[in-house]
Amino acid sequence: MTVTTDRDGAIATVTLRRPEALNALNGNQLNALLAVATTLSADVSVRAVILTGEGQRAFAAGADIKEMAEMDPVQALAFTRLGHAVASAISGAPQPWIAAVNGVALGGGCELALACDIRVASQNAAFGQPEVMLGVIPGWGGTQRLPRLIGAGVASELILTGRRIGADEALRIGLVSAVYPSEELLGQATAIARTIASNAPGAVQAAKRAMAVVHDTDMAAGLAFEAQAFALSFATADQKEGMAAFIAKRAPNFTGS
Ligand code: DAK
Repeated sequence: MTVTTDRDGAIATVTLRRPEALNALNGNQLNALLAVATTLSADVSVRAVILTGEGQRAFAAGADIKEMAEMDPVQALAFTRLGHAVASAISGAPQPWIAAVNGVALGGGCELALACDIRVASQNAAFGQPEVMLGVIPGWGGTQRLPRLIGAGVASELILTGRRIGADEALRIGLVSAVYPSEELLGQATAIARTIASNAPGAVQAAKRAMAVVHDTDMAAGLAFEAQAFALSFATADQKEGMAAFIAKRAPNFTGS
């Protein structure tokens, strides 16, 4: 199995398992990841997903260069569409995905992390979009998601030079939200996932959807979307429960209804 899923209550951990190639992503692995993401999206008992790579060296060292090397443009288009489908399955999933970047996240590996809602990294993590050094460009959303996340100037410098950065710089430019010692990374990612899972599921999902609209619309339409989603949350039992629990000074018991 090149992609595995472990469940711990409401949290699913998805692991890329091709350590002999530093978890480089080939067609088989992308199809497996797409199937996993689709299955998890349909499972209402999953409230947060962690994505990581097997071993200490790599989250994912990119698209599989050996598989790409001989592609013609038609095959390249299919490959890029498959990568887009995987990234969209993650970014469009109802539940938040957390990338626990445990080593290199280069090229397609970085783009996979960019598709997640939250990124945390180990101290030995490294990020980069080195595609121009291989004669191609980022093909799984990097030219679109990286500028949106960290700003056009810094994204341009990274994508046009192919420069690799370490975890501390990734933290400074907002590419990741926290850096931990390697041995603490999964525990810390799980703690974030548990916190998310303890919140009202419908509210978490609506907040994720509302934030995604930022990329597709202007301010006025985005605020209109937010207003509708906010109003709709008052139709849920979890809204009544959350506010009643606050007033009663007790912990809420969210049911997802
Ligand atoms: N693809 C295939 N195999 C890879 C790989 C990759 N991206 N990265 C590493 N490996 C393999 C190595 O070939 C080696 O395998 P063997 O030779 O032992 O069989 C094994 O993993 C261990 O790697 P190294 O021996 O190189 O390990 P080191 O510690 O010396 O170096 C490294 C680690 C991460 C610095 C180095 O492996 C490296 O530079 N890897 C390549 C990183 C990279 O350039 N990644 C970006 C790939 S390009 C598109 C679609 C998609 C994309 C673009 C366009 N369209 C269709 C338009 C995306 C492109 C990319 O992601």
